[in-house]
Order: sequence, then structure tokens, then C-alpha cells
Amino acid sequence: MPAHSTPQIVDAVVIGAGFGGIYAVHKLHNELGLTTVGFDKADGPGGTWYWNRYPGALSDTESHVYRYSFDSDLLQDGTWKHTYITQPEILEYLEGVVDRFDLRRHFRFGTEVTSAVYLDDEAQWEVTTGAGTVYRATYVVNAVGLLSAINFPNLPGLDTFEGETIHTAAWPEGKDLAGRRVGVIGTGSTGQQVITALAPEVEHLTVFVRTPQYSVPVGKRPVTTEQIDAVKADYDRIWTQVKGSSVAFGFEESTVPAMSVSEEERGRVFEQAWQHGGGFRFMFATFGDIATDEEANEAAAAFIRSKIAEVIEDPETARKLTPTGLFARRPLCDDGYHQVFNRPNVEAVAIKENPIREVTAKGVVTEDGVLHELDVLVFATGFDAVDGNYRRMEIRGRGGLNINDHWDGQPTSYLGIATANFPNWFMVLGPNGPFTNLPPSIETQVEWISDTIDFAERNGLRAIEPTPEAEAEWTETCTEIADMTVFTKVDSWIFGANIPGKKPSVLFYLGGLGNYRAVLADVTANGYRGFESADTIAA
Ligand code: FAD
Ligand code: NA7
Repeated sequence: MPAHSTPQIVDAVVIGAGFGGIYAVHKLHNELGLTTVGFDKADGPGGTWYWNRYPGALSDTESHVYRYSFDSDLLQDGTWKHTYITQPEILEYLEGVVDRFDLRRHFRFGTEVTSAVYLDDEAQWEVTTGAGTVYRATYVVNAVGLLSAINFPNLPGLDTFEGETIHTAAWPEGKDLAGRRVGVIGTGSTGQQVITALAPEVEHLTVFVRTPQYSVPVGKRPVTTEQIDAVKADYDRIWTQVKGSSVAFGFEESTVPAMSVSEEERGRVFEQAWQHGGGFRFMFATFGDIATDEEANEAAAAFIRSKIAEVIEDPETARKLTPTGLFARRPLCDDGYHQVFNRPNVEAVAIKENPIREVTAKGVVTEDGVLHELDVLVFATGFDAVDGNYRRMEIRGRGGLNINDHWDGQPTSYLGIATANFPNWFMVLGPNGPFTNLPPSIETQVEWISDTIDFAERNGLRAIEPTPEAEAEWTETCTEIADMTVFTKVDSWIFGANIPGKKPSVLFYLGGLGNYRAVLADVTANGYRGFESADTIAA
């Protein structure tokens, strides 16, 4: 028998207390006046930035656009120290937002939502927490994060390891690895950051490299008060540009084809971007076709490979860390990642050619029979992206339909926001939402969801949900756009290809935030095209 089996009645439940959940609670409670309760299994707000406390954790979106835009006073009161903002600073910022808008009292922290079941007759959601507390709500807003469900590979013998194992996305606060022998598995964005930060601290660092990645310098520099003031004075223009652009990172995207200029000019443009820094900037501000044309892509890739060759002194280490093939994963940037491999205490082990055989009490044994002795094994192995957290809950829509059955094969949605047979159930960054700097996309979706709920309330709608046809059409649109890019030609989490057993499929709308916002506006202007609503309560 659950501890509190009498349901508590609210208008809306919000799941998650990251950028999405915080803003959703603000909109639904403070602006629409709905009784709203938010949940997070974390003991405080922050989402991604609550969990990812590993050394070196940094946003790779520039500081001035990795924040909310919705409140001009909040923007004017904000500050930052560098061109990029660190995890402790983002966490402090989000905690500040929660307090500024008096949202803490609406959240139940340390509380996992285990199920959300639609009661057809009542047109209500029954939401149950891990503690057995039951809520009834008209609306559920899922802001459960797209890079949040941890991928923790179960290596043979891992349970026999006598040292510590840590996933970067569950890093214990203040955990210090100074003087220890540390292994890191994973060299994506997170791996590169944690490796760079740990290298000078630890006694020995063994980096297990499966797929080396293309990465450019981040360009993290201190900023002056004058520079911050200039941004603040220009914020109206900046956000208009961001929200009308494709990747929403705050720079103008190039439309120049890479091969339309001379080799010398290409080199000059790449070098300038390299010196400036920024992964998305390197891919999208240099030329307009690096993500769509293989020849252009190879030009950018060759430039990065030549830089790695210049940086890493030992040719054999350089070989292990040099990517091959297309530059077609989420573009990475780092703060001196390749340089750390010149340190005498850092070693690269290429595990595609020399795989991990097993983990033993003392460390990791590779196929060549070498035991890499370790005190700590760090997993920078990423996430079950996008639909991972949904599949960990029991979510049932109309007629008891389980989300895992509805999404059998491929997670789908209409607009990245809603899915057929799950009435009044909304997602922030659901499957096939925009692939961008995320806070502006999160704001776009939360505002649209809030407007839609307001519309439903004002019109007395019992329920609103997309039609299966609209959902199928959106999936098709996202697939067609993805197929125009080079991203589909390489395995990565963008398509769910990083999780053993997960069927790779399109998970993002790659059409850009400006176009996405136009689609949402058009859907609203055309009477919520693609949605159907059940009988009005009044009728
Ligand atoms: P999250 O911040 O992931 O919050 C989701 C929350 O939901 C979590 O706290 C989780 O505990 C909670 N939750 C999930 N399921 C349940 C449940 N069943 N019950 C209760 N609580 C639940 N994006 C960028 O745009 N730029 C960047 O530079 C960038 N850097 C990143 C670096 C790292 C290391 C990572 C991991 C991600 C990065 N991202 C970046 C993506 C980042 O996740 C988003 O920018 C943003 O923070 C997502 O906010 P969110 O609210 O949608 O989700
Ligand atoms: P990523 O980008 O998914 O990187 C995970 C890394 O871990 C990558 O190098 C993987 O190698 C490696 N990996 C994963 N599983 C294994 C196993 N079983 N064995 C060895 N190596 C493994 O995750 P991140 O956290 O770095 O970044 C995700 C996003 O979050 C990032 O884009 C930012 O937005 C924040 P692989 O490449 O699959 O061969």
C-alpha cells in the first residue's frame, strides 16, 4: 500500500528541474496561475548542471547565450567571467533563477517520478513518485533532459574492481582525484573536458580511446566589464539573431560553399575560426556546407587533423588520437585536450585495435595482456540520449498504451513536443526537437506548451493531442532533413547509435531554430494544425 494513496490534485505536473522544468513551472504557475508541482530526483535544481560536477565541466555555448532570454531584468543582472561558463557558475545561475521567481516551494526534490498513467474517463494523469505519493493532474510537462539518462557500459569483470568507478554525470561533489592512478573511458565532449582537467592533478592517467573525434579549441578567455556591458546593451538584437538562426549559438552562419573559394582562402577562414574558438562556430560559421557536402567536410576534417599532428609530439600517440572519416558528430571543442598527451603521466590506449578484455581487481586488462593498474575508473561514456529517461518511467496514454510500445522501433513526436494517444502530455526536447544551442530552443518549446495549455484552459478543452498523421509527417520531415546532412553517415548519440541494442533512428529536427519557430507559429495560426481536441468540458 503506498504511503500516501489519496491523490493530491493539481493542474499540472512538471518533471525535471533543469532549464526546461524551471521555466515550465514559472510559466504555468506564475504566469498562468495553475497549481503546479515540479519533481526532480536530484536534491536541488540545475538538471544537467546539478549532476555533471566532474572537473572541467564547461558549456560549449558562449556564456552570454547559454542562459534564459525571457526576462530582461534577469539578463541585465546576469554576469559571467569568461567567454564560456563553467558548471558551478551555471548551477549558481539556475539556483538564482529558482529563487528569483520563488519557484523552490513548487518543487519536490529528491523525488523520482516512477509512473504517469492517463485515466481516460477522468481525462486526468495519475502521477506516482518513488515514495508512493500519488498526484492527479490535467497536464504533464516532461522536462526530463535529452542528455540525462546515463550510459554505463557493463564491462566484463567490472564488479571485481577494487578501486572506485565514477560516471561523469554522477560525479560526487568535490571528489578530488589528485595523486591517484586514474583511467578514463570515453573521449567525447565530456571525456575531453575531464581528461584535460585531470591530467595535471593525477599521478597517472590512462585514456581508453575508442573513436578519436574532431575537436577545435574552445577559445575560453576572460571577459571585461565593458564587454559584458556591450552585450547587455545589444541583447535585443542578439536574441533576435539567435532565434532566427539555425544552430542558435549567437554567430552568423555562413552560406559560402567551401569549395567556391581558393584553397588558400579556405585555410585562412579555418585558421581564423581555429584562433577564435568554438566547435559549432568552426562547423557552421566558416562555410555553409561542411555539414552537408562531403568534399567541404573533408576540407575541414583535414585542417583539424593537421593541427593534431602539429600539437601531439609522439607520432604513435598522435596516430591513436587522430580521427578518420567524416567530421559529422556534434562538433566538439576543447581547452587543450590534445596538448595533455605530451605530458609524461598521460597515456593513450587505442581500444579499437587493442580492446578491453576485462576489468580485474587491480585495473583494466587489454587484449595485448597488459594490466593498466588503476585506483579509479572514470566513465565518460555518455547518455541514452533523448528518449532514455522516458523509457525508464512507466508512461501510459489512452487505453493503457505504454510509451515503450508506442515508440517500439523509434521514438517519435509531433514537433518534438507531443505524441498521439498521450493527451495533455508535453515534452521539452522530446524526440525530433531542434538540434541547437539548447536554452533558446527550450524557451521556445516551453512558451509554446504554456500558450497551448492556456488555449486549452480558456476554451475548456478536455484534452489536446496530435493526430497520428501529423506525427508521421513530422517524423518524415525530420528524416528528410537529416538525410541531407553528413550526420546520418556516422554513428553517434545524435541518432541513438551509441547504445547497444538501441535501434538507430532520427532523433532531431536539423532544420534550425528559426525554421522551427516558424513551423510552431504556423501550427498555432492555423488552429493548432495537426492537433485534435476531445470534447470541451463545457459541452
Ligand atoms: P536537464 O538539465 O537534463 O534536466 C532534466 C532533469 O530531469 C534532471 O535533473 C533529472 O534528474 C530529471 N529527471 C529525469 N527523469 C526524472 C524522473 N523520472 N523523475 C524525476 N526527475 C527526473 N547544451 C547546450 O546547448 N550547450 C552546451 O554547451 C551544453 N553542454 C553540455 C554539457 C554536458 C556535460 C551535458 C551533459 C549536456 C550539455 N548540454 C549543452 C545539454 C544540456 O543538457 C542542455 O543544455 C540543458 O541543460 C537541458 O536542460 P533540460 O531542463 O532540458 O534537461
Ligand atoms: P558521447 O559523445 O556519447 O561520448 C561517449 C564516449 O564514450 C565516446 O568516446 C564513446 O566511444 C565512449 N564509449 C561509450 N561506450 C563505450 C564502451 N562500452 N567502451 C568504450 N568506450 C565507450 O558522450 P559525452 O558525455 O562525451 O557527450 C554527450 C553530449 O553531452 C555532448 O555532445 C555534450 O552536448 C554534452 P565511441 O565514440 O562510441 O566509440
